[in-house]
Amino acid sequence: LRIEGALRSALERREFVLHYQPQIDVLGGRIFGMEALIRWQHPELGMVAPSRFIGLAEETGLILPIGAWVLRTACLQLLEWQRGGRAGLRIAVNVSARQLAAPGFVQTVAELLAETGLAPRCLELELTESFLMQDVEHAIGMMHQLKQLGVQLAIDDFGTGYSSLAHLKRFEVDVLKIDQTFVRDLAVDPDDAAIVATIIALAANLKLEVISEGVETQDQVDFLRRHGCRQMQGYHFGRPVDAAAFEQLLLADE
Ligand code: G
Ligand code: G
Ligand code: MN
Ligand code: NA
Repeated sequence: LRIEGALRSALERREFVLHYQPQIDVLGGRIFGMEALIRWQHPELGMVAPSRFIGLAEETGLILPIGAWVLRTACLQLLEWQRGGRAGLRIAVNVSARQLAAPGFVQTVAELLAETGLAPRCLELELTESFLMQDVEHAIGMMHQLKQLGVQLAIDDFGTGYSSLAHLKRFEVDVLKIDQTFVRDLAVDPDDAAIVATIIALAANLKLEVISEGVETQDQVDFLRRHGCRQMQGYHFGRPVDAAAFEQLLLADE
């Protein structure tokens, strides 16, 4: 309960911040979007990573107001950058299972789009395989409603859960995000290399976009390109940074 109070007052005191990590299209070499990642700027503890509080936020239900804040902040920030001359930029936002399961989620997104005027296709919601698989019929219904709004849907950490290929066919997703654990050991683990190549081919065959996460080396870039993945995210291109620093990345990317 102490942590619940702490999270609640963090919201009230505006201690949460979003960092942004660039997503690159390696064919053109340009930033096409970014993933929004929450941090807690704690007055005493400093920058607290989401792994230390998202689980608790989910358990306490505080992920609902926190998630709503994340979505709103991400959309408003993206609009600012779009108006600064990068109209095509897209933002990816992580959405937890608990948020998606809450009754008003689709309505919240619809209202946010209406209120901000953000082009729906510029908002990408990252769903987890565990959410998709915990109640497949519900997930399919949710995805359908979200697709009606025009937003993009991605499966985050793809390959780590157990979404079956039969279900994938029924999911209205646009993007597969290859989990960074497979990308990390590409060069040394033939099994990981095979898994990554297979996911890229699967995405191509299903006409889905595919993006690799956790790209840290030029060897990984080369492998991914050779296998047909052009969208990448990872420390090789840029760490998650605050809005001001991300703006500098955009300027350098002109
Ligand atoms: O940024 P970092 O690498 O520390 O992120 C760790 C984890 O926290 C990732 O799994 C990421 O998906 C999750 N995460 C980051 N920001 C958000 C957010 O705004 N909402 C939710 N639900 N999860 C997030
Ligand atoms: O689960 P999700 O994919 O949303 O989380 C992304 C997480 O991966 C964030 O915590 C982010 O900081 C981290 N991340 C992003 N790029 C890299 C990378 O190149 N290497 C490593 N080790 N982590 C990364
Ligand atoms: Mn993510
Ligand atoms: Na991920």
